[in-house]
Amino acid sequence: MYDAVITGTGLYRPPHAISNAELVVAFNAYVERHNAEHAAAIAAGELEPLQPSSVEFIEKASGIQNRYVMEKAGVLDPARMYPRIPARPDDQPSVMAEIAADAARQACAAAGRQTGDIDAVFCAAANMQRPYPAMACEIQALLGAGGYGFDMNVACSSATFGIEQAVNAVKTGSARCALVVSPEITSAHLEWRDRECHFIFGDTCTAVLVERADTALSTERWAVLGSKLATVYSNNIRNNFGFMNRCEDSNWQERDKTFRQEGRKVFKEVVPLAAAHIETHLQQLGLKPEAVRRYWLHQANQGMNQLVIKKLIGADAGSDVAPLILNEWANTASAGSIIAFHQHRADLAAGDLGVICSFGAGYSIGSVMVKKLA
Ligand code: CO8
Repeated sequence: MYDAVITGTGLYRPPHAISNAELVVAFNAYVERHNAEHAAAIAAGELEPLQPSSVEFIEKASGIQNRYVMEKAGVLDPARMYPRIPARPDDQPSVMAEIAADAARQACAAAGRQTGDIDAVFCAAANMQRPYPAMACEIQALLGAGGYGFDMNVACSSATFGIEQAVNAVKTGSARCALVVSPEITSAHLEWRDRECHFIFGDTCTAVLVERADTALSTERWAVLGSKLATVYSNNIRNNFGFMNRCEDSNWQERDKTFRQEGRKVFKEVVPLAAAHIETHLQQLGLKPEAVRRYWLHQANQGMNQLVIKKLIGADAGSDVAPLILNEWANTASAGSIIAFHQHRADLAAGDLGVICSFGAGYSIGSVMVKKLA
C-alpha cells in the first residue's frame, strides 16, 4: 500500500455569466408570453397562469446571485429558455471532454506534472454527454494520459465519491497519478421555465489530482486521512431523461426529463443527514468538529450550509471556517465543494485539517478528510 496525496486542483470558468436580474427579466418575459398565449384557457379556468420570479426571493431562499453558463443567449431567450450548444462532429472534442481537459491541465500545472503522467481518469459528474465511449476515455486521449478511465455518476456527490476511487487506486498501486474531473453542464438539464428551480444551477468543471506521496513533485500536498460515503434512496431529486425514453414513446420536452425536486423536503432531510455524517466520520478518525480548520461544504443553498455548520461547530456559513462560493457560481452539482477547496485553501498552514463534503441526489453524501502536509 502507498500513501496518497492531493497535489493540485483546477477550475474551468465558463465564458458567460448570468446575474439574477438578467435571469428574472428573461423568466418573467417568458411567463407573460406563456400566459398571453394561453389566455383563453386561463380565463376558462382550465389552466393556472404562471407566476413571475423575483431577485429578492432567489437571494433570500438560496444565497445565489450569479451563475456561469456555457451559452447564455438561448437561456435568456423567452421563446427558447435553454442553451444553444451545437452538436460537434465525432472527430472533434466533445464539450464535456474539452472543459475537463482544461481543468485537468490546470491541476497538473499546479502539481508540477505533465498531463501524460496521468494514468487513471475518473470522470465523475451528475450527467454524461453520451453513454459511450466513456467521457473518461476521451479526456484521457485529449490529455495524452495512459492507464485507464471510467465515468461515474453519483449526482452532486460524484466528485467526493471519485476522490475515494482515486485514493484507492493510488493506495493499491493500480495508478500512480489519478485525475478526478467533474464537468458539470447543468444548464443543459435544468428546467429554466420552472420558477421553483430556474435560478439554482451553474456550469463549471473542476479537477483534482491524487498521487503517490513518494513520487509526487508538488510542494503543496494534502494527505487524505479518510473518506466516508453514504447513499439512501430518495425520489425527491429526480431526472427521468435516459435511453429508455424512446421505447416509452415519451417526449424529451416533458417536465420529468429535466431536473426536478421537492426542494423543501430535500432541505429538511439532507441537513441532518449531512451534519450527522460529518460528525460520525470525524468520530471514526478520533477527531472533534472543532479540530477542523476549514469545511469545504457542498454549495446548493446558503441556508443548508448555515444549518450544517451551526450544528457542527456553532459557526456561520460564509465565515472563514465554512466559505461559500455559491453566491458567484450557484449550485454546480458535484463541483461545488471542490470549487470551495480550490479557492479557499491557500491560507491554511501545514498540519491544518479540512473536510470536503458533498450532499445531493440519491441521496448521496461523501466526506473526504484532508490534512495539509506542506
Ligand atoms: N420567485 C418567487 N417566488 C417563488 C419562486 C421564485 N423563483 N420559486 C418559488 N416561489 C414561491 C413558492 O411557490 C412558494 O410560494 P407559496 O408559499 O405560496 O407556496 C414560496 O415561494 C416558497 O417556496 P419554497 O418553499 O419552495 O422555498 P424555499 O425557501 O424552500 O426555497 C429552494 C426553495 C431554494 C429550492 C430550497 O428549498 C432548497 O434549496 N432546497 C434544497 C435543494 C437542494 O439542495 N437540492 C439539491 C439538488 S442538487 C443535486 O443533487 C444534483 C442533481 C443533479 C444536478 C442537476 C443539474 C440540473
